[in-house]
Amino acid sequence: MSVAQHTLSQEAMALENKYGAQNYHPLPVVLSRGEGVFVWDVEGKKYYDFLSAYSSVNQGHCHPKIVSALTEQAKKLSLTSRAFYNNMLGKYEKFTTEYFGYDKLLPINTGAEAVETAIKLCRKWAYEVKGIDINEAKIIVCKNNFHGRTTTIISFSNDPVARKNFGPYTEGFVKIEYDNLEALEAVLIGNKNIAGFLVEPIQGEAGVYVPSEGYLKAAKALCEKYNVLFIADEVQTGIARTGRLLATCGNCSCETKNCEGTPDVKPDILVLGKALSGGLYPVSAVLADNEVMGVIRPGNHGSTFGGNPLAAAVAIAALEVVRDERLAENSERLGIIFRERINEYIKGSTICKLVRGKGLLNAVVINDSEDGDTAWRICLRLRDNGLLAKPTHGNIIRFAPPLVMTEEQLHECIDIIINTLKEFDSE
Ligand code: IF1
Repeated sequence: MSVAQHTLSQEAMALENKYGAQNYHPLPVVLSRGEGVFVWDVEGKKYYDFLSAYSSVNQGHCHPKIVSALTEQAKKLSLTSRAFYNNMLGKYEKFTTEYFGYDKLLPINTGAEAVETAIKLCRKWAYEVKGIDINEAKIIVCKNNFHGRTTTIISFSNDPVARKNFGPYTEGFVKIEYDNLEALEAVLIGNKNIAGFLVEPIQGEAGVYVPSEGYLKAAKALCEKYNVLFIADEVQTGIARTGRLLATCGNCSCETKNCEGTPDVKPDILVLGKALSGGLYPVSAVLADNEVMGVIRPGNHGSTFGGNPLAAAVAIAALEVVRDERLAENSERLGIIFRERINEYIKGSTICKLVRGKGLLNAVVINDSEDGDTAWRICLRLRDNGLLAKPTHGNIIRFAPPLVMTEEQLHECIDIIINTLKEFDSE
């Protein structure tokens, strides 16, 4: 690396450090280009991206079809606000509700906003349809959840870094153990004011915790029994990431039927974000059937950018890519290979204890305490070896590449990962 080149990334990092709020601790690499499964830094070094912008770039970086939808629409009309109709929103809503099998969609921008939307929708349904006394509605959430960073959402987080000194906190949430049906039923039995159960089908930020087989289906059945809305936050797990169109799809063959048939679990409220735009633009959505979405009336909710024509055009293209390139199928197939090979390696490893995940949402647990720095140092070494990933909770490394990866590329990546981990085995 020449001195002049070295300066490019140093300069970029220094600018962020000096002028930006320090709300992140990025891996020291400065990216300036992306294409498919690859990103390049300002010095021109090429990397496999194993974060995919936190599972937003499922379709690969700068997918030409989505870029084209974005640029074409940008030349025509970008934003009207919802004060007027636009010619793209209805088209997008029809396409997306048919795609996921719901009556209606509420368009918004970020994942956290979509979760907030789901909470408001659930509460209003609770008062107006279920008949819960005013201001008494409660939503059940899970321990170690991650649903975003707004004031209300961090109110029901149990991550001290995310919530400390941001109080007073929003009321109306009951926290239970994840993947524990008894805990869920215990709250449902004892409380007539429960409006909904908000859950990640796989807990992402917590470290890619896959619940027991049948958990989601049984949880949904309990919700039905007690007339409580099952709210699936598929912001991270959705859009083919876990080997199905949705993680709640279970074993339905959505690749051919797009979940028109019999999804394993059909959430009453489905929350989507991230890859809904393929990472080109913040697009999120809440989907529900008429009985639930019908409680929302003009003035109840909205956002300046929500439902803008640029977002609509981008999201249609992004979902078409997922379907046409059979990304759920690819994700499932490559995920199996990934875990098989890593498991094989783990048998003889001292540094790596466990791999878990579904589809191409996986994590390995590093043999170190949560406040240790081994996982961070492994990620630095992975970077040097041409692959970008980031630790979560100190000793867990998440591996979530774009879903357009080929099998050959995946094998090359697994070689990089195993060889890098081996360097630490012998440390
Ligand atoms: C950050 C993790 C991923 C999410 C689920 C809602 C949102 C997210 C299930 C909010 C966002 C992000 C945001 C990012 C870190 C991140 C993350 F590390 F926390 F687990 F994806 F890997 N529901 N997840 O995972 O969506 O408002 O961000 O669009 O630093 O906050 P958003």
